[in-house]
Amino acid sequence: MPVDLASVQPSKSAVLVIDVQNDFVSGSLAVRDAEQIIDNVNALLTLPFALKIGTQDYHPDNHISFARNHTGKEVFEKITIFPPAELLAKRKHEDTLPALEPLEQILWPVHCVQNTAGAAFVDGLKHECLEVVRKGCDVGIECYSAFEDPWGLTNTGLEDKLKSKGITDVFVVGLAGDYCVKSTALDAKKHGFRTFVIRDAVKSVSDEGTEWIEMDEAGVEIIDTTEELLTLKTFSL
Ligand code: VGL
Ligand code: ZN
Repeated sequence: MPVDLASVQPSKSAVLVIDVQNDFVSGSLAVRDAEQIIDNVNALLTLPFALKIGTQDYHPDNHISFARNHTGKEVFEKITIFPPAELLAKRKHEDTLPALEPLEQILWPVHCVQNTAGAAFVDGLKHECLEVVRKGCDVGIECYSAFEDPWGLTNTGLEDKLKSKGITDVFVVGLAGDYCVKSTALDAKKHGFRTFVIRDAVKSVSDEGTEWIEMDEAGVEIIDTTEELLTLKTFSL
């Protein structure tokens, strides 16, 4: 389906810059060619979006997703994780809710540890205009999406922030395409936002490209180049 950009209104649109942090660009979990998206992301940030969000993966150093924290496990091995009891206990009417399923968790190298250089935005990113949203802060929960964890036990407040500003359309860019960008775009769509992902402002861990099919099938609209937005009349100041 052709993407209808002519009807996009900047005053109702937000850009979500996902995890453009040192560890994902040049650090322990560097995504290949990640530095190539920085100019495109900066160009997007010159456009008059009503809201510009920058997310940070922001883990405690004992985080469940780090292979180092599981004796005998290697990086990229998978384990099964269960919803943390202390968070379940905080759910209202927990006893009447359906049980939450265990999840498969890929084990990663230590990355984006709170208060370290690896977790900071990359130097070249024009991040001064960004409102920061942090995720993955809870020790027992992996959170690829900028909205909430897969069990819905922790929430970053992003949905409320967008809705309270009257945002209807979101443009998702950043790292990694097959993890946090994909999860954020799928959640944005699920929460009722018209959702765009810009291909040349995203890089993925894997080369397989299945994330683009998955997003397309969910109704996320894929824009090939940043240039298509930069040249749009509605976006010119
Ligand atoms: C991410 C792996 C682990 C991401 C975060 O930002 O895509 N990937 N944590
Ligand atoms: Zn992470």
